[in-house]
Amino acid sequence: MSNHEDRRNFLTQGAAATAGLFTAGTALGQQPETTSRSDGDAKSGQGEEFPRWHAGPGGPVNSPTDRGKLVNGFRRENLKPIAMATPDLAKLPFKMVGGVKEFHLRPMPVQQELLPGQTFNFYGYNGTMPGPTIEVNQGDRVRVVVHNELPEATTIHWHGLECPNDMDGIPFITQKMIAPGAKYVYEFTVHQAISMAYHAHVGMQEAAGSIGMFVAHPKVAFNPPVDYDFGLLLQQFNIGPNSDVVNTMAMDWNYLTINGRCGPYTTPLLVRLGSRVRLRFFNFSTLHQHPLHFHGHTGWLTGTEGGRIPDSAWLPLNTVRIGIGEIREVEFVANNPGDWVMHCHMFHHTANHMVSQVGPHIRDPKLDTYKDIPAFPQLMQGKMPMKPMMMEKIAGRRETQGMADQWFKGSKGMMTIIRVLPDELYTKITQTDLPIPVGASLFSEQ
Ligand SMILES: [Cu+2]
Repeated sequence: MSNHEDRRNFLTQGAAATAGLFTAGTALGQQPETTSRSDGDAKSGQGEEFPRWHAGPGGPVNSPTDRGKLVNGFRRENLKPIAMATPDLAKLPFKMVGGVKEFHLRPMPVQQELLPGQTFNFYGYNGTMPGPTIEVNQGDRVRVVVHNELPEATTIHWHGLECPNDMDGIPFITQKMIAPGAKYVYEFTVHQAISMAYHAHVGMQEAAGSIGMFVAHPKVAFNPPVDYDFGLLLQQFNIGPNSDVVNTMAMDWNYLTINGRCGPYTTPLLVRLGSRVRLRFFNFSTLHQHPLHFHGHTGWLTGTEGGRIPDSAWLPLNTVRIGIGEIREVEFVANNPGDWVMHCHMFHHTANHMVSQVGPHIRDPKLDTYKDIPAFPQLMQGKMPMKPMMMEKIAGRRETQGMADQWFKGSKGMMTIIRVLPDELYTKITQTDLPIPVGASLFSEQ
């Protein structure tokens, strides 16, 4: 079987395998009040249904299937929400203590590998930068015991949480600082259903990495329910040549990260073709907005750091600008198979240390960057080029199998890849160890 036939097969079989999972609707565009808004390929012939297996506009503007707006994925309605996936980051574990969800959070100096072989010193929590994600449900009583392992005093602020004033974590205004070695207990009931963050309310600490995602799910999933929910934390750092410490006084940045990694070390997001996907972007950079652009699809802005937006006010987009301290939630139906990049659109933010994307490395490796290219950023000299063993950490990951040869040359800085995979290929990559041919997830017009 040729590679092309093979891919076509994946598509067809993927469609057939998943088509039975939901009920095909009829004239769905005319019945926005019904709870069953799922639909597959257009059946009515009225052009009002959304094409689940290939790109297409869906119904007329303001119809429920308009650009996939209210089109279900494969998950039924009225269930609990699925957990938020945080690629490359762990969740903070908890234990139930007398009906309270108790977490233990440890602010500490950490080392984080932003790219293979490029490990630097930051502040973080429980061993990582950013810290592990706190995930709770609306209505939960939450206790966070903070054990300060930093060499300096700190606090924790709950960004977006409507908590009692004395739980807000603001030095000198709502509490005394937590001394090095000391313990402090925060406790509150979470009545909101939103994306939040936790961070030190000490600027230099936050700039050094003292930040993590904090999510409160609604008791019942928002409609239409999503099949995938991803949390992506955006940060920027300045780490000078021959330095391994983040410079928190800098006003310019050379490392732009998603969940603590730069592209191409960011782990791709794998989703099944036809599913509904939510992306939550948390921008906790020090000084820059990030216009995050995702390819091949159109999504809807469905939420902010203030919570869910009424669907009458959703905005269609494929670039969402996230200001500092803002959180943006976007949903789309992944109906266009392939490997789609998703990246900040500020050029400086899709470069690693300004040595690759802006330079000649992806054009002609024989050139001596610093001698042959006038105005190449000289200050960047001194950072190590990637060694083959380090490349294995990038291209050897299972999540990257089937991508194009040398795909990693196209991903830098604040960039990752959403892989929209037909069912069979998705299953083969995620649930087996079978070899995947290079380029298996590149698709042309069917
Ligand atoms: Cu950016």
